[in-house]
Amino acid sequence: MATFTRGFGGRRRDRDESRLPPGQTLVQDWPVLSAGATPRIAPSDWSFSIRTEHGLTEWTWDDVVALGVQDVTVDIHCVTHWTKLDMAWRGVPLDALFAQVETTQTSCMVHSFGGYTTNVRLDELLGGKAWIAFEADGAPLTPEHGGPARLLVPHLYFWKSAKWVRGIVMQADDEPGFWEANGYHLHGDPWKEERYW
Ligand SMILES: Nc1nc2c(c(=O)[nH]1)N[C@H]1C(S)=C(S)[C@@H](COP(=O)(O)O)O[C@H]1N2
Ligand SMILES: [Mo]
Repeated sequence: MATFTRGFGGRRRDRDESRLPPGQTLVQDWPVLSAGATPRIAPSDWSFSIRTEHGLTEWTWDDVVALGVQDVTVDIHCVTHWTKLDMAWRGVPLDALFAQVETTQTSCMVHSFGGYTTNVRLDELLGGKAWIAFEADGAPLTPEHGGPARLLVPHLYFWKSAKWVRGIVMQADDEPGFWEANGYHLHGDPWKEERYW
């Protein structure tokens, strides 16, 4: 969290704007951006898996929740230029899942129900930087926003936060996912404006 020394004249709006990455605009609503149809999946039908060079590890909904739920308040930044501040999310950190698998592979291809993919380096998902999220702003995620569970990687552009997430395939090299193959940046840091490549 940044500290502000703007003096008594500083309005709340000024402080919010200093939390805006370059080229972004604040929104109060929460836009829906989906490349295809919205899958409808009950938590009882949902599972998550990580495939490594050693094989597949799979968790049911209850398995994931049992790993330890966290509440996090974060800002999200979409490459289409909107930013939403202070969203309250609930989810399980990826650290808890990766604690149960062994791999020397450093890149992840994240897969969603419906076929969406996005690539993220493993070090971008560990260290308290990413979650399997199932609630936002006090309510279960709606199907439109990725319910029952989506990836949440708030320090990267929001296209990396795969909705209806179903698993990760570990890879030796970073390869483009769906949007990355269509011109979006492989990494996607909003503070460096890594939008396209
Ligand atoms: N499975 C899947 N995940 C996805 C997308 C998608 O089309 N399919 N769109 C991405 C993009 S471009 C953005 S900006 C966010 C939008 O999430 P929201 O609709 O909850 O705002 O989801 C990301 N995750
Ligand atoms: Mo997006």
